[in-house]
Amino acid sequence: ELKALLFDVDGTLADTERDGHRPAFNAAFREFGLDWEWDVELYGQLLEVTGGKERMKFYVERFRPDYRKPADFDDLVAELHKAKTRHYTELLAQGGIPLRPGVKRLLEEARAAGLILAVATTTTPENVTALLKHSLAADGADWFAVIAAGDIVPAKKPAPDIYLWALQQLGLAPEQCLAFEDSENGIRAARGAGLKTVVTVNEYTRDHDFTGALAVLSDLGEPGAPYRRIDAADEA
Ligand code: XBP
Ligand code: MG
Repeated sequence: ELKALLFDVDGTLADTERDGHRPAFNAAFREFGLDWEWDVELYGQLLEVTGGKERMKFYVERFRPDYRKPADFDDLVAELHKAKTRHYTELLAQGGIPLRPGVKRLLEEARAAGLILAVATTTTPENVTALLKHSLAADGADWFAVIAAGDIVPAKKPAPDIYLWALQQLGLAPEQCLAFEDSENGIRAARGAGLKTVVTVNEYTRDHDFTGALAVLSDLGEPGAPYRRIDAADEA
């Protein structure tokens, strides 16, 4: 019997990457006097690595062989990430990023039906609570029984750890839950934890490999703007 819905955040609840996280990283780089600038296309490549700190390190390794790392590089990355979180949560506080189509309706209907809601994401906890507060409802964070986020587990998606941690906190088996994801890293994490997974794609993820998905959809749909079933369309 279905007991709980588990949601990824970035790309699934809201399209946060291109116009949210990306400009927040760039603002942090400028603040620290770095000539790093992530455009929309490059950012798509950087999304291969989940987690903001991990993504900055990946950028330096892969794209900036010219950059001379200071001895305290890890500390610099941590400071940059704090600044990035500040810029990002400021943007969210201005109501800067709406939820994706159908998300609020599904959350409301699931609650009304007595389903438990949870979050499993690699993003920083403050980012999740800010999005839920400003884009869902003032008490939006309270709608969720468990918010599994960020560095709470060391191995980020595509590792299943964050989903396993959330399931443990919920005291539920994977068969009792359904996960919602938007990316290949995300579905690998959810499937790795044994979860059935519905995928809603976005601009950055529509060409990803969603092997094992229960369904791949354009979005969750709204009255008058139904979702499209992308996996079925591919096979037809
Ligand atoms: C989301 C991410 C996150 C955000 C940035 O992946 O990769 O890293 O881009 O978050 P998923 P932080 O949707 O698969 O969880 O900067 O707070 O780490
Ligand atoms: Mg995601």
